[in-house]
Amino acid sequence: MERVALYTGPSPAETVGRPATGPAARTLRRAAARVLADNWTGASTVPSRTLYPHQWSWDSAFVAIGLRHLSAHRAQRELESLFAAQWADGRIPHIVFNPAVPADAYFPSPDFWRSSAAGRAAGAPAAPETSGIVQPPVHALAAWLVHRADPAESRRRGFLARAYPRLTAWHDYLLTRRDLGGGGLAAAVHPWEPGTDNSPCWDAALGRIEPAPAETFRRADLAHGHPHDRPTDLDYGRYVRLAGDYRTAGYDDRAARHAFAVEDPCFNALLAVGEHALAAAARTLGRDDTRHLARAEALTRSLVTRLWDADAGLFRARDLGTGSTGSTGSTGSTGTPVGERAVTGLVPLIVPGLPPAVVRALRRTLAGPGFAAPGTRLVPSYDLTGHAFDPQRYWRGPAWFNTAWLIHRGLRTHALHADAEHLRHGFLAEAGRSHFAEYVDPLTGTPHGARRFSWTAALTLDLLHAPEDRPFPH
Ligand code: 9WN
Repeated sequence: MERVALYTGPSPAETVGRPATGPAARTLRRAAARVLADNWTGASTVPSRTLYPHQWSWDSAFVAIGLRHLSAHRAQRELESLFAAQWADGRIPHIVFNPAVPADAYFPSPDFWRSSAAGRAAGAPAAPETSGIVQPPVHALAAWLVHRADPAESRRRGFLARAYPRLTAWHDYLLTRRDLGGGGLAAAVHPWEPGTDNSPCWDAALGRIEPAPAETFRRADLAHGHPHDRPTDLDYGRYVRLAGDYRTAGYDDRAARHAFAVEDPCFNALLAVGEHALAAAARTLGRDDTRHLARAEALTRSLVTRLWDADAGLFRARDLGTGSTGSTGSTGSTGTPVGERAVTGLVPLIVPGLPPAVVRALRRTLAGPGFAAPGTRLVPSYDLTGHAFDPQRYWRGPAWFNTAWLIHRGLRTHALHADAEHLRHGFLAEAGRSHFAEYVDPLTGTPHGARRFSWTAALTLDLLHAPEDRPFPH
């Protein structure tokens, strides 16, 4: 595949004195930096001091992308503390638990996952305790952007050279153990894995799961989050059942028979972009980039052949059905497309090398009645006209800042700079107005979930540094 220069934003020299020149931008930048300082534990950043008091995988990748503008060193440490919890099979766990935090501060807690014992055969470290599932692979992109922010500091600390083998092992895990459909894409085996927990995309697949009885677990999220904003008790019963069954199988993808297995377009688009980032890293380190370029090309092809829906004008997730196992690398069935339209179907815009007709259709869908949020200019998590749309409840309609950032990056990637600017302005306005909320009502901008949420603050910093107009590739 053709080498692409991954969009990294302007170099530090170009940004000095440039982005934060207006008083409003300076105030926003200071406020965002304060959120990240307050949520920094000394080794990494918690998504929220109240709702999420440990380290989360894709949160940390987004945080590192923003932190690089404040301190490349701290951004490197953010990723390194996650890498230190990587399992021997290559997986990067979705939560790394902080032993100093009380057990009942978050559910499921370390004594639910029991990673060091239950996951030992699959390669879980003896310490720290982690969850046994994963989250979307934003890490290679984050590591590359962090390296680019200060290459001298990266070389001095050997950051990229140490990150590269870990990231390669992580992608190897996803592309081998998790290719449950046998079509070259990684499958998610729990709704927490695509990062969009209670999206209507997972309703049908989750509906097949027998929920764990309510009296067998105790939610901690409702102590800080409003019940109307969060997933339901029924959702939680099913999350608990799936995670418990995976634990019983030793988190071993060769042995586990997954009752829930889906191919998510956002997850796999990030994997493709991550392979481009690894190709760039390999070249910087004087290594061969061929394998990564071939993987990026294969992933892009599989995304389009397996998940693109030309009639709907967006990518759809694929439900692989029950009984998927990693032992053969295939379920024997290609699954069925999920009949819901979600923001995750627009995120593949970040993939360089998409067919131009796909890019044009995604742009139309973004501007159409399903996703053009009148109140915020952000992108709702679910089709505004869809039957399950709820402007308030978690991933069933509200607009999230990380997906807006990804789509902004996609628009830049395909040189759609006017659209990108529009989204960037909406993002910065909502981030400031909502005090860096976790997510907002796409119709009114009303904030929901946690406030002073880390990735909202970090990605604000990044967009304050984004260029007004910059060609791609550069
Ligand atoms: C479960 C931390 C995480 C995000 C996810 C978001 C939410 C957790 C939860 O919070 O999930 O992993 O308890 O709801 O859905 O994307 O990484 O911010």
